[in-house]
Amino acid sequence: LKVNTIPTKPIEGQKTGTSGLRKKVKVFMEENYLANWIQALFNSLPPEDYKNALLVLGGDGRYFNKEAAQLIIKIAAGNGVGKILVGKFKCLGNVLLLECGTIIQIASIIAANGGFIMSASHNPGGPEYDWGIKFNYSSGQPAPESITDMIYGNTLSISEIKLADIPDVDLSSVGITKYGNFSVEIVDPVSDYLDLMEDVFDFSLIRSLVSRSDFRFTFDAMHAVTGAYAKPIFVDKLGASPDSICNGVPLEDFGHGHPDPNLTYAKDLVNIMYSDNGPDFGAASDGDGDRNMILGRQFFVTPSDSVAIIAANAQEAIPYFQSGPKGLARSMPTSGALDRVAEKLNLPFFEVPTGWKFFGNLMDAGTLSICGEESFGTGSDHIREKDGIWAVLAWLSIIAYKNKNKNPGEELISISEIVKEHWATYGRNYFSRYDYERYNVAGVYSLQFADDFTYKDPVDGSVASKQGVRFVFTDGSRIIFRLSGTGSAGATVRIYIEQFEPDVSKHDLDAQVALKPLIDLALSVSKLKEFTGREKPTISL
Ligand code: VG1
Ligand code: CO
Repeated sequence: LKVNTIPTKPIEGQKTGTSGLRKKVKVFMEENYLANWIQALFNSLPPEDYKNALLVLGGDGRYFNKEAAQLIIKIAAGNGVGKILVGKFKCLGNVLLLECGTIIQIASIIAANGGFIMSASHNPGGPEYDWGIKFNYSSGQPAPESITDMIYGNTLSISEIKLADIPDVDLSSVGITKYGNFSVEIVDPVSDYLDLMEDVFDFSLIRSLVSRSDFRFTFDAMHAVTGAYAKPIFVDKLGASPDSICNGVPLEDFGHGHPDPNLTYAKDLVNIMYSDNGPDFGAASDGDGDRNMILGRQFFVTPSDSVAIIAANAQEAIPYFQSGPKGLARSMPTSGALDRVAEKLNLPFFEVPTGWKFFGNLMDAGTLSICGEESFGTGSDHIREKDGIWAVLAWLSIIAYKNKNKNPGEELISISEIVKEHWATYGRNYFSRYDYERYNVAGVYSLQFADDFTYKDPVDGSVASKQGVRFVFTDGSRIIFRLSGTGSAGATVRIYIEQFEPDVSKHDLDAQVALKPLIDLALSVSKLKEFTGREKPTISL
């Protein structure tokens, strides 16, 4: 294998955020921008982690993935990687699309040494928008800060790139190509993922619900990667009707959409679910398929409630958890609904900083099974990333389990009933988040404590500080301020607001109404309106 050494210079600003490096596509297209970062990554890894090793490469099909994939393969080969496993690209008209999202899911199955995900997740795609890359480590978990800090350090001192002299690889058909000691294998990620899901869930139980004529299911793939998974799983395996999948064709620019499954951006789905006589169940997921939104008929399940309800019902409804979850965890700003489940089920419980990378160690240590974030991320230790399709299957399992004795024609227990029953048992944690974006281009509460959240990993002792400013009140209410770490330009301040309500007669308020006094307080103490020049948040969830 011939390797060319290309001279290069350090580039400023290649610091990894909450989840990978994200910038405008145009920035990534600047000379050596991506190549520098990939080479800096190899310069940061111990040789035994990549020399002759197996790495995985996947992505969400967004614009620039094809070019990036070829470059990553050549630099990997140039640095002595043994083999790269790539999720198949599929031909659609003239464009090649990558079919797999979190192909890293495969990494955990086949014991790879690590993998790349080419995605800016929920950020919009296309020539004018965002691109991104994440590196996940051997058990599939997002690289820890010790590694990402080292990569950043190396981007500031890099002087050469090692590029293998091999032709572009055909990524559209399954098979192995060898180049000396290096090989590239193209795989179908959907079939491996489906096998894993069939091990985790009882598909015949789910099918008994989804194929009923009195249960109507809708899934919105938002023209992102789960479009490739939706038909094989929901239609072919579980018996949903083919027209239950909307926006199911993955597109390089997500059909000009913003592939973020929330009430603001998943408008098509929200309109369907809030129409008269809408479906019983609706779900959507993001660009790379790791986020999820769950809706009932005219009912929104907050992600903080969703993870709590999955945790509370997992043992009964999901075979993978038949001996009970080992432990539960949430990110710091996520509401305390999950804490109450952990307490009642007497399970180990962890509060970690925002971002999925902190859950992996706890999972590897065998103390964590189910976890989630308020930002529409839910998952378990079946892999080391959040998993949108998994969350949809988890909810379908719970609904199916609760309705398994219902005869045709008998009214089904709905999502809103399941959620309200959960509140009645555990109490309700009202929750809301306000984002104040700044672009370079365009009651009486008594304070219990205030701090800047610091997390000490109980497994390896590493410390993550400055993870968000918390105001915690004596009744458990919280106001949290955090800077987003996933933007590609400018800055975003997030405010998270939570208030606990044990009284069942007060569970039916709109969250914005219930939280108004706390929101007003948050705005006045922070002077955010003055600092950002914004009268209202850019997004409120
Ligand atoms: C946001 C969310 C965080 C999530 C991260 C990555 O980060 O708040 O909970 O883990 O996105 O999700 P931040 O730093 O902007 O608040 V994804 O689907 O973009 O990988
Ligand atoms: Co994502």
